Amino acid sequence: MMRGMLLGAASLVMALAGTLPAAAQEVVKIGLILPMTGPFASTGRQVSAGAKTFMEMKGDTVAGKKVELIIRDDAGVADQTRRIAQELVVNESVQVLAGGGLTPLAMAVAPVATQAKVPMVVTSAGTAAITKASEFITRTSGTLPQYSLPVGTWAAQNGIKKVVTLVSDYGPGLDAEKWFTKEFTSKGGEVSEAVRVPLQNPDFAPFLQRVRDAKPDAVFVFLPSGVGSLFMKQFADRGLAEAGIKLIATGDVTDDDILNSMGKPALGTITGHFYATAHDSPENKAYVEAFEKANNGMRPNFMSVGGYDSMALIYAALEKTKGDASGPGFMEAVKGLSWTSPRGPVSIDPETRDIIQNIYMREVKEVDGELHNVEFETFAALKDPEKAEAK
Ligand code: VNL
Repeated sequence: MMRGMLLGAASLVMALAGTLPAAAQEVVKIGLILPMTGPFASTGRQVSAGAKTFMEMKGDTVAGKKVELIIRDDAGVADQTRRIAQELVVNESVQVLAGGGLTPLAMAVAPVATQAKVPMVVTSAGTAAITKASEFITRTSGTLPQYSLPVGTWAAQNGIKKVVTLVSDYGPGLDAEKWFTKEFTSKGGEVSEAVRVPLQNPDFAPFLQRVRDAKPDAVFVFLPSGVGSLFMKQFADRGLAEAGIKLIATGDVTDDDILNSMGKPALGTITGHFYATAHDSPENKAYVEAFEKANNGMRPNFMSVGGYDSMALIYAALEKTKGDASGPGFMEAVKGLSWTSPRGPVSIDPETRDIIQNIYMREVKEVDGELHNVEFETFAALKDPEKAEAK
C-alpha cells in the first residue's frame, strides 16, 4: 500500500518533470519567404529587418510559446517561393507562412496555404486579388487601389486636369492605373494615355518621351519598391519637370529606403501611401529608433513596416487563440484584430482579411538635410476599394 503510494507520487513527479520543460519550450515556427537576393533584394532586406525588430522590441514568446522565425530566400522567383513554402510546411513543420515580396510570389504560396491549411501573412505584395486566392491569406501591406484612389482625389482637387498614367505592367500596376483613373475621372479629370512599362529591367526613356509628347499636367506613376531611383534619374534627364509635368505617384516610387539617393529631382513629388519614416507618432519614433540601431542606421521603409506588422498580427492572433496556431482557428482570430502600428491605427477587415488603414498624402521635402515623405493629409481607415466595389 505504502509502496504503491510512493511509486504513484514518484511517477507523478517524473511525469511533471517530463512535461513541464517540454511545455515551456513549445515552439511556434514562422516561415518568412522573401527575395533576399536578386533585383528586389531591398524588399527582403527591409521586411526581414522589420520582423526582427518587432521580436527585439516585444520579445520572442507569446501565449507561453517560443516564436522561431525562419527566413528563406526565394530570389524573387515564384517557382522557388512555392517549393520553399512546401518544404517549410512539410519538413520544418512551420505553422505560419509570411512574405510575398511581389504579387507573383504571394500568389505562388496560395495553393500551399489552402492545401495545408497553413495561414499566410502577405507582408509586401499589393494586388487586390491576392487575399481572394486563399481563405488562409491575410495581409499587412495593403492594396494598390487603396494607395492610388487618394492620389486621384488629391489631383482632381488641386488643379490637375490632364494626366498620363505610367505603371509597371503586372498586377499591382494595373490595379493602380484602374483606381487612379476611376477616381480622377469621376471627379472631372482626364487621363489621356495609359503607359505600361515592363517589370523586368525597365528602360524608362522611351516611355517618358511618350509622356512628354502628350503634354499632361501630371504623370501618375506606380513602380515596385526599389525601382524609383532609376526612374527619378531618367525623369530628371528627360526634362519632364522643366516641361511643367508634375510627378504624382504611389509611395512605392519615393520609397524611404532610397529616397535620399534620388536627390533634388525628387523634391515636390506628391504621393499616397500607408507609411513614411517621418510619420509623427510615439509608436513610430520608438520603431525607427530600434530599427536604425539594429541595422547600422538603415532607414525603415514601408516594406519594413509590413514585416513588423506581420509579426504584430501573428502575436495578437496567437494571444487570442491561447497559442494555438492551427490554420482555421488562427484565421478566425485574425478577423477583426486591431492594433497601433508605426504607420498609425490598423485593423483586419473580417470580411476580406485585408488591412484597413490610413492612407496619407505626402510631399517630398528636405528635413534636417535629408529627403523625407512629409504627410499633409489623411484618408482615414480606408478599406480596399476593389473589394468594397465588388460587394
Ligand atoms: C508589389 C507592390 C511589389 C508594391 C512592390 O515592391 C511594391 C507587388 C517590390 O504587388 O508585386 O512596392
